[in-house]
Amino acid sequence: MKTINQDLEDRIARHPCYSEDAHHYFARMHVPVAPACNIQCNYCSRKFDCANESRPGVVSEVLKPEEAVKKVLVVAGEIQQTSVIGIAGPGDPLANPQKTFDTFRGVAEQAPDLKLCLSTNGLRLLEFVDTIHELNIDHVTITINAVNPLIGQHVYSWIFYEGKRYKGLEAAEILINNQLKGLEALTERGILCKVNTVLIPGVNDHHVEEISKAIKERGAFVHNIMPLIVTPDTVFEKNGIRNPTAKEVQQVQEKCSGSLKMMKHCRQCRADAIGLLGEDRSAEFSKEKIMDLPVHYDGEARKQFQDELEKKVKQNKKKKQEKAAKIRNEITTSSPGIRMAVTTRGNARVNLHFGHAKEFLIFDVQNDSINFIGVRKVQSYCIGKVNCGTNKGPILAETAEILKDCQMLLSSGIGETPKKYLLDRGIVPFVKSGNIEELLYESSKFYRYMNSSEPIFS
Ligand code: CLF
Ligand code: SF4
Repeated sequence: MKTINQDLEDRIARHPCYSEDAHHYFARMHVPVAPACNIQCNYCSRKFDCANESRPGVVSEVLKPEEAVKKVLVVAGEIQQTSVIGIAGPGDPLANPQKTFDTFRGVAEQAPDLKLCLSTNGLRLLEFVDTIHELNIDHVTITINAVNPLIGQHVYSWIFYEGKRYKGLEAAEILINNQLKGLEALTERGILCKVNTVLIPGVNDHHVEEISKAIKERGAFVHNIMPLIVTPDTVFEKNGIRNPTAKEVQQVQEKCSGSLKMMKHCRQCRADAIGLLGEDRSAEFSKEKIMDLPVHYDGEARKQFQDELEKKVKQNKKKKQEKAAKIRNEITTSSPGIRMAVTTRGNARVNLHFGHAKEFLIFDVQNDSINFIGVRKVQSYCIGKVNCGTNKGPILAETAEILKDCQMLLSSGIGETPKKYLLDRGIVPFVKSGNIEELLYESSKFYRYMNSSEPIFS
């Protein structure tokens, strides 16, 4: 008989957001069927996708439910790693319940192997808990930025609820009450809930621990603390609110990690995102293209492919644990930790050239442990052949600033100019392709060999 832990492991084994291990191999697909929203967050410009799960500045092409189902069948046939279908906007899915649930119903009928995932601001969650349960939507994200209305009133301008607009403290009270009760009702039904919190300096940064405790008490599975990305034409932009630094995000995550499992690999992806979390293949499947593309969805072939993939994830995890145990036995003295930046295009491999990286995975390696710190977004150094001659110095300077606390860069390739630039700033490039974990150990040994034994990160 399976233990509760095994059962949970199986439920998240193919979900790239709920399982850090799975995110290297399994892909999610968002279908943008929900344009309207029923609240106004002070960090959101409604010209763009819902900022609760998206990087600001992105506009998704809205689909009708039948178009979305066709798109799911096409993509699931083409990208067999696709294991989850999410609805996360471009507005709030539960402000568009008919469109959202018609889409989920269509997917469940025609592609039953796909997991269904919903992301909402939670205002109308209580109304739809039973529908969510009946449709077997096993993963729900609620964005909760405050559990105290006195703080919440500074995050939201208004809400529109049961035919009436509310503002200020009253709006925050209704929203928070519905979010927390909705979370409780979902977890009582055994649905796995993730809570997103946007970290807003000077507004809720001192309050996130309290949020973490409150959602843990109500059964949340994981907490995703995301940095605010200030967008033009928003209240926060006008009020001079700034983005938190990577260090501030990390510090808040560390404070909360005693309370609840932390998600650190979120990519704040768009409402029409397709592919592995670090990649975006949405342009290959635009509405215009999708209607002409044939459907190659084959449930049996997909099952075989994904069973193999899951086996691979589990084997890698086991190997990782065995390796850590072996190193633990061999170690007699504690060695200093090293912070590393890694470039990857997925499959848990270092397989991406520095110049093409739009993000770096950050790890701390110390003795037997590899600790994943998070993801840092950058502008890629290679800006295409046409622009290749332009001055890329500012891009390099910005990347070096973002990686300034790292001692090493692990990449499958790097040009001479960036290599020298990073070396001059104390970041040692280690160029090799292969499994991330293995190369982290290998390169850290190399680094220790080359350097003194002074602790190098704090
Ligand atoms: Fe999409 Fe969200 Fe489901 Fe994932 S995303 S609805 S839980 S399938 Fe994932 Fe994207 Fe972060 Fe969201 S990386 S923004 S957490
Ligand atoms: Fe924008 Fe999403 Fe907030 Fe609605 S819930 S205002 S779409 S960030």
